[in-house]
Amino acid sequence: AIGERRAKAERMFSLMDGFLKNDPLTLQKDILNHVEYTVARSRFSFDDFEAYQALSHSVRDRLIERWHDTHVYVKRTKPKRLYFLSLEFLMGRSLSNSVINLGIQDQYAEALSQLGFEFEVVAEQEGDAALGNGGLARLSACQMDSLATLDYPAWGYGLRYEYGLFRQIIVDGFQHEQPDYWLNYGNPWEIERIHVTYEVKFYGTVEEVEMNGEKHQVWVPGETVEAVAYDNPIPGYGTRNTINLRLWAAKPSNKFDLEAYNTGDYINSVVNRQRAETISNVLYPDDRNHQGKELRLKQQYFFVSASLQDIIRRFKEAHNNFDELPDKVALHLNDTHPSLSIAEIMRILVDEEHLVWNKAWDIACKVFSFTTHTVVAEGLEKIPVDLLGSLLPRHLQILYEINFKFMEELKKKIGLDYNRLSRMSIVEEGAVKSIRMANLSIVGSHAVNGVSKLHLDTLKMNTFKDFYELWPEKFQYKTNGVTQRRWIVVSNPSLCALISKWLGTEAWIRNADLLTGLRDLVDNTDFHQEWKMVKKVNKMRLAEYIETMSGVKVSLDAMFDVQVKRIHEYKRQLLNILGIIHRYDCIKNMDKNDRRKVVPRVCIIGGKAAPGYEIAKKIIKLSHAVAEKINNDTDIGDLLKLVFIPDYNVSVAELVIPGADLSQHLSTAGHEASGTGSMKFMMNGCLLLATADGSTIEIIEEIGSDNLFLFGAKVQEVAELREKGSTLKVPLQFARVLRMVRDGYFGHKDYFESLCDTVEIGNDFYLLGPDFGSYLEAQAAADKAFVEPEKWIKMSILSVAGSGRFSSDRTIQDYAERTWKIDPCRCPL
Ligand code: 7GP
Repeated sequence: AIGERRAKAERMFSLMDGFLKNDPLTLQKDILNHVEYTVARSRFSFDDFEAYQALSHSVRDRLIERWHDTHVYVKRTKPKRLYFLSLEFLMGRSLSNSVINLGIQDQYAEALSQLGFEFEVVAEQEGDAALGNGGLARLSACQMDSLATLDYPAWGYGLRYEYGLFRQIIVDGFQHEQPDYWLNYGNPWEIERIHVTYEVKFYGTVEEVEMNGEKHQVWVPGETVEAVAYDNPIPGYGTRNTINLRLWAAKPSNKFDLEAYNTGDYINSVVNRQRAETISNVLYPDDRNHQGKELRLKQQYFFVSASLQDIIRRFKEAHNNFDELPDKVALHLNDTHPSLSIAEIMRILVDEEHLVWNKAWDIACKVFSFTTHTVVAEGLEKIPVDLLGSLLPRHLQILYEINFKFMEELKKKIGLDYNRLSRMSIVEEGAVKSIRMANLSIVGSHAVNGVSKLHLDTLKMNTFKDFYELWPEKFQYKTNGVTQRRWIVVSNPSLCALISKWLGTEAWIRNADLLTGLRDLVDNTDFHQEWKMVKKVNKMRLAEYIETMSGVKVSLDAMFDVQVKRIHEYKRQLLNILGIIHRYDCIKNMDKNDRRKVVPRVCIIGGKAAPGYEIAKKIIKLSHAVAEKINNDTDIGDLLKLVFIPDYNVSVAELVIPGADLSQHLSTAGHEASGTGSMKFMMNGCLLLATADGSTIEIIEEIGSDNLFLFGAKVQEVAELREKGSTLKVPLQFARVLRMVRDGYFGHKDYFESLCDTVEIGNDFYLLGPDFGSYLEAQAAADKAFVEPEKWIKMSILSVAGSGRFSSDRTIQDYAERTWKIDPCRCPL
């Protein structure tokens, strides 16, 4: 029988001609085959979009090969695996990133060009996968790239939303939201796994049953939904390893509701079943506020339950003792969104696997680690007990039990300090009794991470002070990073080529520390010349885009000054706009002579506001109102322009960031946990104008305060300033520009009133007034540096040279070694 099987295997093997080949001719044939057999168009006539479809399927085939090999290899090797649980992944486009990581970009470009297509044009056809809101979600995407590149045996788990983050369209300067039904044109980057499904239960009751003389709690659910896996291969760079991002979609369960069918209400019962799909329908578009929505809780549990069933199944395939779980599995909670995992793993271990509670809890605490992405306690998730108890009755019991045991242990350590006990309790007793997800995550994890050094300090001193004092060893920080593959290699090919040429190697693409080698070139004038050209090319690209999007023609000699990120009061886009008004006002009042000295600026603002965030929406409108005034003022001409770039997303960022000269990061000190945008800009040779907040402090350590424009109150000063309240002093210029808005200089007087109120003395929580003077000084310093091109270029080179520390490779390696305790598992070639 063995001989027969082997013969059959050999026959099968000879049918396949080894791995797919990657020479341009093979790729050409391959693309044409996909045009004809996958896209079902004629190979003699297809357009750019069809070329994109065929091309991406050809790339997908190659991804699948490596993804399979990686999977088989890891399965055989049985290393400890990391499971990265995140409700959001902001992947953007996949085509360019994939061919670059696979190392076959040139071959594809040649193949396409022989077919009469241009790679860049075809790549533009792809839409963004926007299954996330902002920083947290893009960080997950960067980290997946690093996990694959560094050969870690890791899986990502998330939700396959049918509607990604809304598209922002601007009508009359107001933001409108349009649904992003991104799957309309198909998604070649995913593999539907119709056989990888799990049942996820909701509602119902808990019954106590006796089994072998022991009491067990059994959850009798009231509703069952099916989770179907969609796998997204994530290729590493310079390695065969291709890891998996598994996203779950909700489908009606195949369990029939016999009752309904028997009573003959066929149509209605089908319609009801279909409602299951709503669970994974839409991403919540708010990055801070999800309190108390049932659908949101359902999403969280749906994702947690399916992922854990999958993970436990895989573990049990290879191991038969749960004591081994912490040696084989690391579960990472990306913020509190997946923190129901802690209750769910207890339910599985205790109710289903019949482990005793203490043993199960010991295992759980060794398996979980947690990263928080916010600063303020008010931003932390809470779930009303009533809601949780009705949707997940057994989990509520488990949470109470976890909390009871935690409180008992705590009393032994700190005594009956009721204030502190109640602050640390997982259950908040208040008007609305709630579960504090952050407290749960801290109690159930062996490591709690901040995302920058300053962030950890804030957590230790304020947000999680009580917990820090209890478990100082749990608290750590891993400063965020971004992947240089996407943020230089994909998005800035000219800079990529320049760096490789002058460093004489491409090794920095896998080891960003090598970028420090650029420091040796800081005085090299030939290098300067080429550096300048690269920026110019990127500015041209951006200028073209601006003209198409907004009709505004901008001068390439102007300083491109950019602020792109989610719109939030703490990020202070309003400070930027008020600064622009001040600049406009100054220019208006200058004579001809002085005007000659003005450094021309193109101010670029972009970002989405959460649909229900009124003040943020007013900031968007104000930026349009001011732009309209300035851009149509012929007296100003090219000295100042303001453009709002609509629908800021990953692929817009890929265009904007390389073209920027200056980028602004204006958060009130102590409010930005880390900030990752600044890292992408510095990697692209753009200078930063920033407050001493989040990871900027560490950026300064790396490049020195001479190489960026720092301003504003420091964290320690912020508290003092706030205490002054209405006795605060603010500069006259601030009062003046605010008055201009109030008086209707930009129209919409009434509409902007409440916005102006938020920064009036006594009300100015984010301290725009007190920081305004120092902000203007930093802006003046930037102007001054810009007119000394040599100086500017040096600062720019030193920024890139110092950006290696902010590669997500460094972050991931740190997590792997210190928190997850996982080793690389490199699939042989
Ligand atoms: C963001 C933080 O605001 C940002 O400072 C940080 O760089 C980023 O996470 C990555 O760590 N937070 C979010 O995007 C977010 O949704 C709510 O926070 C939990």
